[in-house]
Amino acid sequence: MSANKRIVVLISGNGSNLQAIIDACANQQLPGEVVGVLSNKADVYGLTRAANSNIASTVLSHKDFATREDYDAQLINAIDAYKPDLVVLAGFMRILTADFVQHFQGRLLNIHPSLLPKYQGLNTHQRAIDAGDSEHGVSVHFVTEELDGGPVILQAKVPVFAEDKADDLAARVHEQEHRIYPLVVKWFCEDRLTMSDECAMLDNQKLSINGYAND
Ligand code: NHR
Ligand code: GAR
Repeated sequence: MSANKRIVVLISGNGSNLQAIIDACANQQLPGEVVGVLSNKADVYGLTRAANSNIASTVLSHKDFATREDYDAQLINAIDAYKPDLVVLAGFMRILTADFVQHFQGRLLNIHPSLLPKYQGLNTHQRAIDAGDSEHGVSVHFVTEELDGGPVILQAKVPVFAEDKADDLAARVHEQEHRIYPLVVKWFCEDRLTMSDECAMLDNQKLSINGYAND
């Protein structure tokens, strides 16, 4: 057995996905360890979660930098200090530059609250309601330069009900996020998941456009 993978998680808020991954590591459901948490905001609950689990954290505010390039260069340094095998975006709300994405290419994951390629960007729950969609969901994907455009690894679907408000739908999607993100992180830590030519590969098989189980 190879050693545990070193995982760094980037957050901007509550960190419930961070918690799901911390718990999966602590319960030995996956061969990894969260060795560091990075937030672009101070005073977010995700940082308290890290402290409660004795995980080191770094706050790097984008407001202290003149340009995105300057910010991302410092972010790369702060992340590399933790020597990660895997970098996980979990509610991280800053768009990342091409240089950043290239630096972590193939070991950078995001969870996005829509059934990609639908609803890239922000306010996904309200947009699904406004469109009258009967189903909505969440996608885990490798991050590439194209915002929310990298290859999908796994999705989960939820129903949309007539009386739903964005918060109801968000809560339903969150439950699924906490199931699928640790599972995808597990695949990565087991060396089963890779990115090759902008395709996600599981056990050396190309995943389809919607990820596993959606052929
Ligand atoms: N960066 C790249 N290059 N590619 C992706 O796929 C990325 C990324 C950075 C973040 C997460 C993403 C999401 O899942 C993500 C994927 C923030 C914004 C945004 O517009 C959009 C998408 C995502 C995250 N951010 C504003 C900005 O100017 C700030 C918004 C705020 O601070 O509230 O960076 O949805
Ligand atoms: C999650 O729903 C995630 O999908 C979404 O933010 C939430 C973070 O929750 N991500 C984005 O919207 C990225 N733009 P959490 O902080 O409790 O994990």
